[in-house]
Amino acid sequence: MSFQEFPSDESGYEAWLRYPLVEDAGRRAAMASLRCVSCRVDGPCVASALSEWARAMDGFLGETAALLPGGEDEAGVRFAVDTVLQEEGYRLFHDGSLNIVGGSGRGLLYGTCAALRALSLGTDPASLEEESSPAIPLRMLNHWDNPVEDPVMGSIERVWGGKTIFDWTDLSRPNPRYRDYARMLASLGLNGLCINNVNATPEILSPSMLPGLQALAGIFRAWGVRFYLSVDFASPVDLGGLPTADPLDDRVLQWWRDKVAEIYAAIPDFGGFVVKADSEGRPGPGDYGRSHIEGSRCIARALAPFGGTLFWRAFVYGRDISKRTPHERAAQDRANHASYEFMQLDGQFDDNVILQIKRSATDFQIWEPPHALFGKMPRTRLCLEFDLAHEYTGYDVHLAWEGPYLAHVLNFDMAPESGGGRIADIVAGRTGRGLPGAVTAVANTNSARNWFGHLLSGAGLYAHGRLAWDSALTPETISREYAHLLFRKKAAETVASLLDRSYDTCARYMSPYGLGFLYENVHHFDPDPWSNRATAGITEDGLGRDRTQKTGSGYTALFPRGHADIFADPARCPARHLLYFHHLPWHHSMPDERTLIQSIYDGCYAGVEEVRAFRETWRGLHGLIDLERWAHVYEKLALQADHAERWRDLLCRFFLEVSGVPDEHGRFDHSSPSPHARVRSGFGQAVEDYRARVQRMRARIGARRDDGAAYL
Ligand code: GCW
Repeated sequence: MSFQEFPSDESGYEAWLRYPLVEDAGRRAAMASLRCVSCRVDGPCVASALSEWARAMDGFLGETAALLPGGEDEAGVRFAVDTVLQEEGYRLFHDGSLNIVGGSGRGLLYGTCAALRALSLGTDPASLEEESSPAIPLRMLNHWDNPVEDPVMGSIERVWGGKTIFDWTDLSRPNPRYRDYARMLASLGLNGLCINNVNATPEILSPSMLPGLQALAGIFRAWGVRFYLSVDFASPVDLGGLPTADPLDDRVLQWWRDKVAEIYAAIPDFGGFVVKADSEGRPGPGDYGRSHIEGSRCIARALAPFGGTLFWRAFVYGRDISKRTPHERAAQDRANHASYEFMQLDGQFDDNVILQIKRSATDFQIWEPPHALFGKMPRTRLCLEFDLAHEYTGYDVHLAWEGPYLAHVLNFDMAPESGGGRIADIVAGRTGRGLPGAVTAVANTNSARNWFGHLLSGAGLYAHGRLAWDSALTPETISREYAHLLFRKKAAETVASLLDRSYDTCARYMSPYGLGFLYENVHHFDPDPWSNRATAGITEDGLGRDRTQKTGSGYTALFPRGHADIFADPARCPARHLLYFHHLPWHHSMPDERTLIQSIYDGCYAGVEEVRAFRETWRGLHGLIDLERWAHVYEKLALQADHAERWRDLLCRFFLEVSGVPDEHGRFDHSSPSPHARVRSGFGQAVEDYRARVQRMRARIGARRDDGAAYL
């Protein structure tokens, strides 16, 4: 390879919006006419569309030149709005000129981004022909960023990958990253952004925050993204100085009304609030003996006159649900909690309340089955919450592309008999009472130059946005699209196939057969199976959680029949969920006749080998990818291989200790170094700090809690 052919360095900052030089002279000539535009509409999103078009043309054509305004006839590209289309929808077609038509300014922006994506992928402009609109109306991201850095959690909850991208000391300080982030979101059709942690600090609503929020909201507005805030239920007490946050108290109702009016005066298109209440030590209506309906109503009714939406999170557990469940054992399983807490409330929430449900019931464990609650609330607006932050998949060190899992959840059918209840359709409002909901994800964006820490972690955000727009896309299509947008053709297929396999590979050594919670308790990064033995269901005789109705907690029975029967039968239960639904003896015979424990040992070893193979595959891409991005990912894969080894050694040694069953291949034995010491030394202090933090929080709120212990 000659020096000139070696791609020049890139930091990853451009993500999938690179608009690389079109090298083929013929194609470049064909594209030159696309500089000549006609546009008879205006508005902030239209201006953004035009500026993105100009930026892309500069990149494709390798020169900086202004767009040439042209009349309808001579223009190479015509931008237009046609309200016949769905508001956010668009249509692309070529009739001698390229036409980009949106149902509104926002639709036009999305159409522009779609056209630019296609051109980046090498599509001939003359063959562009597409009509598209999103099924799910609200497509969001939730940042778990802390306006005030927490000593243990850092500036983003669980410190999973870096620091917040927002300058919380002065949100209005100009920063080109904000606009570029907004561009990225628009390019995926995402239209909502909640910028702070659901473990919200009351100060987010203090008047001094408002100018900064207003400035930021303005930047995102131009790219079609509405702003939301996470708020603390006890804000009327902690910020407002009231003696109570009781949702039925008139002073509290008035406080929320005033606060909401103050926000809308500054941000007229403000989206609304996200509330995590009565969960993990957070205050909520339960503190005042009130229900989720009463709690949500108090805030929702303040938002309603302005068209605001309240996202009420369903991630609630640890409270006494024994009176509501059919039998005692159900109460002891966190997987059941949210369902028993909320399904009885179906149909009672106000119309501007959306119940935000995590994609899975216990937490974001790797291959947890989709949350059964999605099938239980046909008369409630629902939001599906994903996690892109890699809290449980090795932060920004491990490559674990969630595309296949996101698609699995969206396509999971809650009405398997009729085939009419895909979760994507439920949240889109195509089922039940037809109430439109949302899809969101905990963001993986941080202050790293490449936005994500791990460059390829951007594929997670990319998949979220693309699937939120069109849940029928296959993960393989998305990974290929992403890889082709980031890298040259010769490298793209290899990158895509690494992405495709990476989630399952990570699962092999972090969550074998769906066994969850093998992490240390504070940061969820390192393994510490000892601490969570009970949660993972590890006993001397075997491992996994029995969630069947006959002998276990009964979570299987919350699924519709077709799924329930399959999940409840270890012979038919998908391998990736086996230990999520079943407690099985160490010697349980697997379909290939190995014992369960041997197959776990082998899986952990195979997982590490797969990561090493990823690293070697990446080594083979040297020269096909610019050195900066190549070396960055290579280093990440090398770190991952090391850390995967640590997971393997620790888990295997732990399982050997508990089961007493040696590895058939003698790869480790009782004399292998005990992992206990390795785990405990580094995190003891962090646990103490974390406890202290929860104590501080409780003291501040000064309210009754019955679920604090479960948080630790
Ligand atoms: O997964 C758990 C996390 C908490 C998080 C909580 C939630 C924001 O470990 O850090 O808090 O979920 O989703 O509310």
